[in-house]
Amino acid sequence: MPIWNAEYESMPRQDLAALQLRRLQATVEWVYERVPFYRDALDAAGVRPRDIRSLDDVRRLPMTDKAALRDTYPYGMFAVPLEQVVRVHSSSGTTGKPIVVGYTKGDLNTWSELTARIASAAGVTAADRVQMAFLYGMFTGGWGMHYGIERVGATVFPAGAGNTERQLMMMQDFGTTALVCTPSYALYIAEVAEKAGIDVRSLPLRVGLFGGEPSGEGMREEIEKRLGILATDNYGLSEVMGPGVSGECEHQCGLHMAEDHFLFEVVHPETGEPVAEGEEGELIITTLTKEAFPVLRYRTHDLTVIDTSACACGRTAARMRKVRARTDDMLIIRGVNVFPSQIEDVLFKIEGIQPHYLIVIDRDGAMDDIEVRIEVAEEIFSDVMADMVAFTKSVAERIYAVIGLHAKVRLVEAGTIERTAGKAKRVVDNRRTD
Ligand code: DLL
Repeated sequence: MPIWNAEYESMPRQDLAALQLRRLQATVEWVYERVPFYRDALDAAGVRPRDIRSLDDVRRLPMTDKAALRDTYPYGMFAVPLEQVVRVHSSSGTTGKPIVVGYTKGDLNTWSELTARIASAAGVTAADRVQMAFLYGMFTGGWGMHYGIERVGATVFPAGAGNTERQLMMMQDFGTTALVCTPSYALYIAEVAEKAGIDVRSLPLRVGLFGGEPSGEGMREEIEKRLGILATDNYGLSEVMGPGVSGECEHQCGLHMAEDHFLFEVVHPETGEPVAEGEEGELIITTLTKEAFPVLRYRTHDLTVIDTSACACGRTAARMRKVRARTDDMLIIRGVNVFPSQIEDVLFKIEGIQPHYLIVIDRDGAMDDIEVRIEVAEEIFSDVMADMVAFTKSVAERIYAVIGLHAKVRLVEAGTIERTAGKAKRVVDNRRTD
């Protein structure tokens, strides 16, 4: 399959490192001159832009956390005057003020280039008809992907998220060949189609570009089976740009990272020290070409592993493993660390369970209780009570085998767990006071 920008995506890794160093030096200088927050942080760390002589020197730079971006709300981290900012987006925070990010014309150009790469890596070409079912608005997903797909030359249908019946109508009437949305919304579209008696597998739809939230291999298989498509994953975050940071090629073996525009590190989440090659840790990103909103060593809180081995597609850009968990979505239940993705992986392997679940944590006195609510297919609901009890028990045992905790398993009727057109909510933690 053709590579959108082979010059950069397949650059010899040595040349890439030289390019990264030049760009890193320019970025450090850029923020030192223009953003008081970074100047102060660099002064406090005793580092001057000229001290950056090798890529390893990135470790001398202070890390940036979400708190810094909040404290400087709304424009304090901008490195250019607002006159030069042509677009503003904000992140989807659940509490408090959002993180506000800005783009110059040059940044928008880079962004389109990087989302064009994502689309192209998934196999989208000018011949495709692409249905955008991401939210348009302050969320970076909609507009970010939109311009990249236009740049590839495909025909875009900017449907936006939601109104699933209309999505299906468009899919049938317009001959949509590619779908862009969150993986959970893709599954919901499949479900609504099945209920309406529409066989999406017989439609021209052939590929999906999914991102914005974690999804495991079980979820991918389910989407591929039910929609009859190739499902690709792509990753990004507002603070460094939005979608376009990394994305899978047709081989689905990790997400190729835009290393010519970002410098990636993987560190131990507690010590901040680099992990050994091939080990999991927190992804830290430094932007290398951003003008309006550059970030130095941004702590993403996303856990992944970087793989620099060659990929069959010919891209030399390293790949990051699918992000399944964030350091801050780890639940501590009765002292045991649990990631929601561990439970999801168990559920997706069990026949008869629908891919919709909710984990509810409560505190009963001093004890934490974990309940996993799962939807089950009609045929599982049996007249014989004993069968149901045995089924529930077997699910609880399989969860226990993975997380080492006894979870209460509650079977709920199909369709009762909330569906969203955006990012799915998988956990309700009633112990939290915020
Ligand atoms: O979700 C940007 C985006 C939009 C990426 C559309 C891809 C497609 P935020 O709203 O700032 O930005 O959320 C960023 O979402 O730190 C991850 O925790 C999570 N995330 C995003 N994409 C993936 C993915 C957009 N493919 C946060 N897999 C990130 C797992 C993801 N997690």
